[in-house]
Amino acid sequence: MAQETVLVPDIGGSDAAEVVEVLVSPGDSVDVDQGLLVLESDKASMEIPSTVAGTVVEVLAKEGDELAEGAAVAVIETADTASSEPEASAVVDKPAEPAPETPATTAAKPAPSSAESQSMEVVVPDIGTDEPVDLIEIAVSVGDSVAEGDTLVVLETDKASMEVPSPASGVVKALKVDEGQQVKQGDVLLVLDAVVVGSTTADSAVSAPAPAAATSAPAPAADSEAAAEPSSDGATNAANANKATDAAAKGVYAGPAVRRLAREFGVPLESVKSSGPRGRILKEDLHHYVSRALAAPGAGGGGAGIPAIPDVDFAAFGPVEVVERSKIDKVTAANMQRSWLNVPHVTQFDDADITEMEAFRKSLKAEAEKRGSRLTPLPFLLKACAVALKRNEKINSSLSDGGSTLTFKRYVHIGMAVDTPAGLVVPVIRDVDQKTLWELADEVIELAGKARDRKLKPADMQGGGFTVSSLGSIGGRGFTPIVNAPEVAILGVSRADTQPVWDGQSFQPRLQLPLALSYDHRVVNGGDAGRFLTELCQLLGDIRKLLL
Ligand code: CAO
Repeated sequence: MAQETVLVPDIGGSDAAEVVEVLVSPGDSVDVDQGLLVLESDKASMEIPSTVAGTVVEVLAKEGDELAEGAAVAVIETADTASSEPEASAVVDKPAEPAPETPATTAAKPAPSSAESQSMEVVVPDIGTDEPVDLIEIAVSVGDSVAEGDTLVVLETDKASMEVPSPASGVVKALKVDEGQQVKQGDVLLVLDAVVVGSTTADSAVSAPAPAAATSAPAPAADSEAAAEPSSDGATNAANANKATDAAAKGVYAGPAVRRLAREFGVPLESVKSSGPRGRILKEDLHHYVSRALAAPGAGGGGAGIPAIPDVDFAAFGPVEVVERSKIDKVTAANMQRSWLNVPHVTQFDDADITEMEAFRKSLKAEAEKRGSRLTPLPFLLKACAVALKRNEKINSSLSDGGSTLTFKRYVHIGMAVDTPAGLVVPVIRDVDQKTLWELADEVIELAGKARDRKLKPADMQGGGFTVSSLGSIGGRGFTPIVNAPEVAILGVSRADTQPVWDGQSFQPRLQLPLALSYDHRVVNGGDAGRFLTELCQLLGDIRKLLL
C-alpha cells in the first residue's frame, strides 16, 4: 500500500480559490479523475480530481477554506499493485482536466484600428482542453457597453465552468456564437469595438474610478492592445459600469458554481436577489431563495418538497400488464393534482327532495321521445344551478391577479363532466340561464355524444365558470369532487334514492338526490356555500321557483 497526497494544481493564475464543496469522505473509494472537491474563484469553478485510484485516508480541506496552487487536498491510499505510479507521498500537481483560464488570458485578435476605437475579435481563450466545450450562456447583446473584465459568455465542461471576461472596455458590435453551441479555443465569440486612448492614458484609465469594475476587477489584460476605460471621467465610467451591470443582470451575474447549483435546484437565477458586489448572486443568495421558497405557503406552486411515491416492481408479486395511459388521462391527472395541491378544498353536503321534479320529468317522457330527445335529471340540475349561480355570484367567480382580485363572470357557462373510454372530459354548456330545459337536454346529449366520439373541439371545453359532475346514472351515495380550477366550486351529484323523510307527523317516502358542493375556501366561505346549496335544493324541491 502507498499513500499519495493530492495537491491543488495550477488553477489558472488565481491566487486562491474557495472550497465550495467537498465531494469525498475518508473511507471513500475514488477512481482516477474522480472529483475530490470543488473550488470556486471569481471567474471559474473547477473540480479537483484525484489522479490516482484508491481509498481516501484523509481530506485535508473543508468547505470555506481558501486553497492556492500546491495546497494539499487529500491523502489517498493506493493499491500497491499500481505499476509506474510514484512511491508514497508523490505530489500530484496536474489535474486530469486542465484548469480553466483566468480573465488575464482572454484572447483577442485585434483588427485594423481607428483613431478612437479598435475593432477586435474576442476569441475563446486557452481553456485547457482542445475538445469543444458547451457555451451555456451569452451575457451580452449587440450594442451593450462592457467594461474590461465583464463577463461575455460562460463556458462549461464536465469538470468546470468558466466565465470569459471582456479583454477591454467597449461596445459589443456583433455576436458570432449562439447559446447552446460548442466552441473551442480560438473560436471567435464576438466583435468588440474597444475603446483605445493610447498607452499614455491606459494606466490612468485602469485606475479610473469605476467602482463596479473595481470590486471584482479581473487580472489586467495581458495583451498590450488591451483597451483602457474611455476616460477618467467618473460619470462616464459609472454610466458604463451600470450599463455593463444591466447587461450582466439580463444574463444574470453569478459564478459558475452558483449557476450549476441553481440548475440542480431548478431555480431561475433571474428571480434570485443578489447581495454580492456588482449584483453578483452568491451561493448564500441561492440558499436564501430556496429556503424561502420551501417555507412559502403552497411552495413551488404545488408539490414541491412532497416525497415522491416510490416505483414498485409489481411483477415481483404476480403477473402484470403495463398499458400506456391516454393523453386525456395524463392531462386530467396533471390538472387534478394541480387543483388538489393549490386549492384548499371544503365539501358541503345536502339532499334535494326531487320527488315532484321526477314526477314532472317522467310526465314529459313521451313528449321527449316525440321530440327525439331524452330528459334526464341533468338539464333540471343545470337550470337550477344557473339560477342559484346568478343569485350567489361568488360561486361563479375566479381569483385573478395572483389572488389580489376576484373576477365575477356575468355569464353562466357550466361544465359537465363526461366519462368516456378515453378519459374524463368536461364540455361546457354556454348561457345555461338563457336556455330552456329542452335546449339543455339536447345539448347534453350532443356534447356527451361528441365527447364519447372524441369530436369535441378545444373551444367546446373552455369558458366554464362552474362544473357539474353527475354520477347519478352510475350509483354511489356521495363523493367529494375536485374543484376544476380556476373555477371555485363544483357540484357532485350522486344517485337519487327514495328515503323515509319525517314530515312532522309521519315518515313519507321521498326521492332524495345527494348533492356535494366542493369549493375553494380561499374564495368561498361556508356561508356562501351553504346559501348556494340550500337555494339549489329549494329550487330542485320546487321547480316552479325556477320561474321566479
Ligand atoms: N339519480 C338517479 N338516476 C339518475 C340520476 C340520478 N342522479 N342521473 C341520471 N339518472 C338516470 C337517468 O334518468 C337515466 O335513466 P332514464 O333513462 O330512465 O331516465 C339514466 O340514469 C342514465 O342517464 P345518463 O347517464 O344517460 O344521462 P345523464 O344526463 O344523467 O348524464 C352524463 C349524462 C354525460 C353526465 C353522464 O353520462 C356521465 O358521463 N356521467 C359521468 C360523469 C363523471 O364521470 N363524473 C365524475 C367526474 S370526477 O371523476
